[in-house]
Amino acid sequence: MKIPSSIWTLLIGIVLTLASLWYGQNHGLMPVQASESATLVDGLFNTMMTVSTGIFLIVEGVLIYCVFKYRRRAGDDTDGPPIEGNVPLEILWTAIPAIIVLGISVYSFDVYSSLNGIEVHAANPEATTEARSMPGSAIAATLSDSQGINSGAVAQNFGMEMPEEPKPADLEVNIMGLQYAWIFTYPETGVTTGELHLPIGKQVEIKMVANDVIHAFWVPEFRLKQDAIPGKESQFRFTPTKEGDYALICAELCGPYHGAMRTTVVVETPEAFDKWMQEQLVASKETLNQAVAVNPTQKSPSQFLTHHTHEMGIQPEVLQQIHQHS
Ligand SMILES: [Cu+2]
Repeated sequence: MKIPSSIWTLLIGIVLTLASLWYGQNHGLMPVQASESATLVDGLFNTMMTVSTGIFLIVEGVLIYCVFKYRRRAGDDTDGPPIEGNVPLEILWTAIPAIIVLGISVYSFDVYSSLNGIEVHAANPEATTEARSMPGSAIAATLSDSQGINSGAVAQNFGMEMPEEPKPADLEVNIMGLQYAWIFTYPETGVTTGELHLPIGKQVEIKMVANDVIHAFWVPEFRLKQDAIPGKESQFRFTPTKEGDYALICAELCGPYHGAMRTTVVVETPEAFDKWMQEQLVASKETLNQAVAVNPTQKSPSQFLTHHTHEMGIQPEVLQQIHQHS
């Protein structure tokens, strides 16, 4: 008995679809999801993985099948049949990828527009456009002073103030990227650290600049990557959802020690976060007291500063960089 080829095609199609769907969800390529946007990004990635698994299996399957089925038999020295063009086939293999690419681009734009807290600002489109068109430089801050924006807040936020934000984030953090470290400032308390601590489930708004060259803030577990640009403030929001220590990696080649430009993001319970913040406040006061007892004239600037910053996770090389820039 011979099974008709249409049945075979159907069966192979079902098996390929099931295998692709399974692998698209079980590839295990992504790190843990530690922010709200991680599920969105992974949904897109898994969809692309499903589609590409299907294509991979079809292409490789046909290839391997043909290698065996149409191999040269012993004693066969004839040419293959002369086949030239097949219009329906060419239309089909142009149309299918076009549909796939269009679908993925619409889907990925949808995901992109829900990331970085853009949907938060979308409630007030005027404010959004105004903020986007305004360069976040020190000059802009000076200009906006005359428009009655609180100058202290502007200075603290590295330059730019969002006009009439509909919904403030639960926590604000200012980030400075410089060769070769990340420096975090919590404007509410004035605490400055070399390690980023965040409370679980609270939306955080980041205002980020670079001191020298372009760096990029990247935390794979948050599925978040954003450039830090000199003279232009990057703003984004996210909500950490999973307790743990994650690596913050600079994802833009920024100089010879670029590979060492990484630190830890600690996501912890709000209670642990408040406790940590209090400790930082106490530590910063103690450091001030010690400073009175030190005679700075006997030390080089970086020696002097190392004493105050070693607990913040800031390396001596970084201090030298700041010193050169100041
Ligand atoms: Cu860098």
